[in-house]
Amino acid sequence: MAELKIIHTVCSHDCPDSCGVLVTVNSDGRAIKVQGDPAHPVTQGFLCGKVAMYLDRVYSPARLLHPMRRRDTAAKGALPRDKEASAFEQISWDEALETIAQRLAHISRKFGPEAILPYSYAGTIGTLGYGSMDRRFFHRLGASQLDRTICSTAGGEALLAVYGRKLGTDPEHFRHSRYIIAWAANIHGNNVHLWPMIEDARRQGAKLVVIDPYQTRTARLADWHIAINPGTDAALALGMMHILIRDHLYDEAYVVEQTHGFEQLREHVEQYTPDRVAGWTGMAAEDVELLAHEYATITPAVIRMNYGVQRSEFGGTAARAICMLPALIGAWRHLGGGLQLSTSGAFQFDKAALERPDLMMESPLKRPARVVNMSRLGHALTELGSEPDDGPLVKALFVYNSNPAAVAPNQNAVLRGLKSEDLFTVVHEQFFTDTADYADIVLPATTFLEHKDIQGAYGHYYLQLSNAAIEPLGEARSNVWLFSRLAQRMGFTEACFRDSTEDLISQALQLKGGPEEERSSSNPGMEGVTLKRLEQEGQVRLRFDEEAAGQPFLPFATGRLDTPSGKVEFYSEALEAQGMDAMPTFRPPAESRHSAASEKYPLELLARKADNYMNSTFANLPGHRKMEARTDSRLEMSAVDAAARGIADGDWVEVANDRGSLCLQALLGEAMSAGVVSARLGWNKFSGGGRNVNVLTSERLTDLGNGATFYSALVQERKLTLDEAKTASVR
Ligand SMILES: Nc1nc2c(c(=O)[nH]1)N[C@H]1C(S)=C(S)[C@@H](COP(=O)(O)OP(=O)(O)OC[C@H]3O[C@@H](n4cnc5c(=O)[nH]c(N)nc54)[C@H](O)[C@@H]3O)O[C@H]1N2
Ligand SMILES: Nc1nc2c(c(=O)[nH]1)N[C@H]1C(S)=C(S)[C@@H](COP(=O)(O)OP(=O)(O)OC[C@H]3O[C@@H](n4cnc5c(=O)[nH]c(N)nc54)[C@H](O)[C@@H]3O)O[C@H]1N2
Ligand code: SF4
Ligand SMILES: [Mo]
Repeated sequence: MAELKIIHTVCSHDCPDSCGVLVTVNSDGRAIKVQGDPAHPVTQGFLCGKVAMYLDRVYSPARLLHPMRRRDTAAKGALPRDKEASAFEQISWDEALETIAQRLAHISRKFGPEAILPYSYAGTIGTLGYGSMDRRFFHRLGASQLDRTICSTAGGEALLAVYGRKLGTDPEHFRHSRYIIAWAANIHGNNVHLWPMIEDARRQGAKLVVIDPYQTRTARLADWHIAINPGTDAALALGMMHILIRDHLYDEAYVVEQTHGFEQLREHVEQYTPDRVAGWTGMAAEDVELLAHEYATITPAVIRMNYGVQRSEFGGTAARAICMLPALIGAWRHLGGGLQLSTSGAFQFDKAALERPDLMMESPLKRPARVVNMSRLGHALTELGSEPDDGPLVKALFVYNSNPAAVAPNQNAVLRGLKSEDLFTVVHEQFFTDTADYADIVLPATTFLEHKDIQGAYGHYYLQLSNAAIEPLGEARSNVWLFSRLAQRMGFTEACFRDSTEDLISQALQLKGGPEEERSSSNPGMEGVTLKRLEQEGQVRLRFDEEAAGQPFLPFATGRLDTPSGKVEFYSEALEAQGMDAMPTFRPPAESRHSAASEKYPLELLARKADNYMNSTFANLPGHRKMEARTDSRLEMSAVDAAARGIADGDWVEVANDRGSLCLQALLGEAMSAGVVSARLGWNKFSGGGRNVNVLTSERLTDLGNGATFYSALVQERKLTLDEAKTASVR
């Protein structure tokens, strides 16, 4: 019997659950099994369907294993699957680093360092892999700074405006809830480890309400599914507040002690009568009344709001209004009450030490570099630099932890920009993604099984150490390795560029005092945590004063908050001073059924995520594609909308707006209400016409946080003729 080792790692995909993953490694150093860590109180020993098959990904024959350079003869652009070698040739790491260093130095001298744009998001949410050596490198270079807005900034800003900190109800406390609202939260698809807690609660009689225009699996399993019109959640939340105040269902003691601006709110919400709210949301007025009454009277009540709500044009306002509900009814005071959007604010790693923004002063700029919004990449690559105040055109794009050719909005503009032969593009990746197709240099990256990191979470309160379970495959290297080597190659002499992974972990945790093995963290909430403890336990619960005193941790129940008033802010002078609404006010998105644009484009499109992929990750793997087969490359629509256009299930349709068009096969079913259609995210290469749903989404930004508005897009559709369908079906 060969000797097997079991290594603790952490799933680093962009998911609230941040599971502890045990990897079994055989005596040849090969991983032979992954399983959820049974000792992790949220993972509870199981993994989602995507990561349960993770070894298919790690050992996929499609893994990128060597640095590659575009052949001189090959033009940039989408490549047929598995034909990448026709356009790329293998080179050594040495040659790759040298080429990149020379090109970046040249561009910096000729156009200024801001002509270089890093592009990264959450391919890994490991603390080091997400942002450490890479940030140091780009700060020292003087490259444009990237505003990472593509996912969560609108909701994040909303939470901060109301509560001052990104904290929420502990997922483990959902068991104690009696009324659970999943508000734009696809729990089965995106946050599956919350489900067992909800099941526990339901066994004790809890009611589950889902508010989502799409009938998710969670919605099908709920007691009540409210298929709200997209982008109208603020109206519903304001209408609920209207009823709660009108009927005196609010928690007077909590409101007086813990909140700011109640009198103004009382007056403000008078206009949101159930009838008006019904008109916007598509709900019956009685249902608005029922929801508000149940929410206030079935205690404890908790809201799992998720980021779906803030991907519409006024999503910041919507998230802000929803955030206020638990304060109005005093839900925070109850075990199993409150709201969860994110728990990330509890993990206070030493970000400044990891990212070193001070290094921008050492760059040729000697000042902070310009900021480019990642949600407007199309604009950045095709228009930025044409106005006098813009700064330079983007001449180099350095992509890692992201697949912008597939995930960024307004895809036609993005691809037009990427296609330019004047743009020098580097892509550090695990696979030959849609973005890699446009690269000049492609570099192989490690998976979380192959590198060490430390990780927090945005859906629970456990700090975890992720060990390297296996050696890197081929010549794959971690983000930390890449940017450390590249910095040295560029002649950056600062000692911080030679820090090892262990050094970075020590800095992230601010380990201090005593001999090596006794050094412990001085971060708030991590006091006393040593590396040894992390190594032994795998996951360590953050420290909360309440729990140390034998009480449950209930965020925002009592005490001073980190808002300007020190209280929950119904009224925000700070937002008002920035020219924004002091209190949330409902406005329909410019692209919605309530807007004039709906005359030309009458259907609201939800460009959703796939349940069996992770944004675009996994979308190239046969096993995952099989699980997603029913909905992949399909346009989901209601029977009503299909009949009006003579469309039957399985027909090829063209779905279009002013930004682009896409051919997909119709999928008729219960999932959609009339007027709303949906298609899911995947790789362009696997989609008809080499494009995905993001050809239809816009670069319009959210009201708070300058985020992306993937769920505010209008489209029209038509059935394709037989000939057109024949062309479209060839992939
Ligand atoms: N399987 C899987 N898991 C994932 C991901 C994935 O791609 N696949 N992605 C990960 C990432 S990056 C993130 S940020 C999280 C996000 O997880 P969630 O925050 O749950 O985000 P979404 O799936 O964008 O949206 C959730 C739900 O909101 C609904 N929705 C859309 N518009 C509206 C609206 O106007 N009002 C309401 N009430 N609902 C609306 C959508 O139909 C969707 O079912 O999930 C992570 N987990
Ligand atoms: N239409 C539509 N578009 C969307 C969304 C939507 O709901 N609808 N969701 C948006 C949201 S919420 C998000 S967060 C973004 C996500 O967009 P991205 O952050 O681009 O996410 P992924 O598509 O998962 O691509 C991540 C890539 O990073 C790579 N990677 C993983 N680990 C590492 C590593 O350690 N090093 C390096 N160098 N690479 C690594 C993976 O192989 C993968 O190709 O997409 C957004 N786009
Ligand atoms: S993707 Fe989410 S649910 Fe799946 S293993 Fe990773 S952290 Fe857990
Ligand atoms: Mo995201």
